[in-house]
Amino acid sequence: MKIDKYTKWAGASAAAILTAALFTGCNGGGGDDAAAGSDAGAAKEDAPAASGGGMVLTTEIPPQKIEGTPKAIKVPNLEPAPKAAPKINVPEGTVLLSKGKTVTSSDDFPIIGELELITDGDKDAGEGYFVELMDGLQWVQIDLEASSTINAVWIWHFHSQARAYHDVVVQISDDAEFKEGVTTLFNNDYDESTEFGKGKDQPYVETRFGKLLDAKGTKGRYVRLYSAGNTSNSANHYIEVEVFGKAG
Ligand SMILES: [Ca+2]
Repeated sequence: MKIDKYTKWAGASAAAILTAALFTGCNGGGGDDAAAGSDAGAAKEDAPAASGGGMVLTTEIPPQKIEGTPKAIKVPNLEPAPKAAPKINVPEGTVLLSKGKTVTSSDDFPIIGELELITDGDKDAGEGYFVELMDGLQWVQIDLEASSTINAVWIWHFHSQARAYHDVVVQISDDAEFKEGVTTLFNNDYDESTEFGKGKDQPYVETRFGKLLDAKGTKGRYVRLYSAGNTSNSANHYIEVEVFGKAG
């Protein structure tokens, strides 16, 4: 078993190096535009400088509350679960833009909970804190009410059980319909089951620490998040989504 574990780690490192090489390639050649919008965005700006800034982004991390029977997480290339809150640097003056903002969805009538739960500031696990959307590829969308400079998106789908959500795609746009001027921040659709093309991001385990995405100062009024069920069941869940940046 030890050898198995080592092999996995070695594989992960190789993947990281490969990703780095791909980004370098994009910066130099700029040829692979059709592959993914997120790459184009990353290549356009110098990654460390863009995400860097004088301020370490922090937020309230909810307490751990694991319930029920654990279920196997069967997805390839799973990112190991974090043991602490993720960290990125953001420019000074970055604030939480999404608190209390209106959320819409492809599923107007959630099975459990209300869409308002996604921006109400509560991130606890368990009943009363999450919204459950129907099966299949569904989205939720936060309206920041003005085109903003977005530096980070922090996401909690569900953390009372270790699981991974399928086809997590996160996009920013000034177009409420997401037909024009769309920047893709994250896409872990590894088997091309969505319309967005094959994603290069890894599936990840849900934990109380959430998933923190560096938005690198992307401009937009709307943040849209897709998912298509998870490794435990076919439904879609959100506890909270936080969008950080500067208004206007
Ligand atoms: Ca909430």
